Amino acid sequence: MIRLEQITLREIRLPLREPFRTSFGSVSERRIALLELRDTDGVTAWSEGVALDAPNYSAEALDTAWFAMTEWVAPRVLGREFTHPRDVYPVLEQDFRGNWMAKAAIEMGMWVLEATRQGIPLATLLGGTRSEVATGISLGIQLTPEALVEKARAAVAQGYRKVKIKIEPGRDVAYVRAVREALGPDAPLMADANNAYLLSDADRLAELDDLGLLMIEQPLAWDDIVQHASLQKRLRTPICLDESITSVDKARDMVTLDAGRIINIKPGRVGGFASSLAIHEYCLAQQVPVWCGGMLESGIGRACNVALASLPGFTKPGDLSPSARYWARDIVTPEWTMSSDGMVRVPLDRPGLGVTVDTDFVDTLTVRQVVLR
Ligand code: OSB
Ligand code: MG
Repeated sequence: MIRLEQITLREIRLPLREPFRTSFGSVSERRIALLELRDTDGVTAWSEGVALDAPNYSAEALDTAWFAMTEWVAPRVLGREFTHPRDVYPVLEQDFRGNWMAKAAIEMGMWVLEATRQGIPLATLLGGTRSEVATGISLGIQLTPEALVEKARAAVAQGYRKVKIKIEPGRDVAYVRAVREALGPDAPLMADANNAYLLSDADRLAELDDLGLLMIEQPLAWDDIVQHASLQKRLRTPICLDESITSVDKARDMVTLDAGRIINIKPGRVGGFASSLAIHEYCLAQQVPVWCGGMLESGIGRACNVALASLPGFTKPGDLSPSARYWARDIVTPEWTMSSDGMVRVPLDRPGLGVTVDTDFVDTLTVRQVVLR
């Protein structure tokens, strides 16, 4: 039985080592919502919201998620008895639409809390079966193909098992081709467009077919399924949906319409772990590969992603780079590291998140805080 007594919600600002540019804009400092949940037995757990500064990836942003958490999500969960964290999401879905990132931040915290209460790793509670997870890198848009090639070469040399190239109209085919030529025909490459194209760009996107990509991620609108189905008919490269998949129902729609053949699961985007598990289970049954995406999380959100990626259906490398790829200093110890063959270890020797939050450092980064009871 879990009963939440208090949630401390804070905003931290964590500067990225270098700006991360996508088709929707550039991030140089990550504003992150962190939560510390405390139950009526005094057990505590940290979690992280993934909403960005502005509603340019999805409709949510840090400030709208903050409002949703304080006004609607937290009041539904605080003081209520749950026998298992899987029972939290249905309560949040009851007559409360969207706001998946706000829901996820609290829902995922409840799973971390339960794992901590049971003294087991989060990965074990979720049903993980792997002790290490394969890692890819997501490379932001660069100003020239040469600059991108240099980053891609360095990533392969570090051991990354997949290189994802952010693209946008004007910085697509030539950039991807340059990397393909530099890294050779067998290098695992993919592209992520973050909604930057229209169906009328299908001929342009079809030029990528000759470059042997593992997949192309979310080329069309952030909430679209139907047009992706038209596009998939014109591409040999599998489409992977990211933004459009917010629930297992959307995953079903994708499969039904053949709008994509791979799913990037981000627990923060789909409302949390229960929804992620439902998508994972459905995709396993349908033989649709999934992998764990990232939202430039701190070490707390990364712990959640690594735990989820240890489940059996996560058969492709995730966007799970080590701490040092993003931050001069992460907010957890030990920091997340990657082996020279591109694997991140699942911390199965420690309960809960498997890392310790550096609370003194978090305090120095905190710009606002509210205690919900
Ligand atoms: O589309 O996958 C995306 C970062 C912010 C928002 C959206 C995306 C991304 C990434 C980075 O690709 C993945 C990472 O955290 O390394
Ligand atoms: Mg993406």
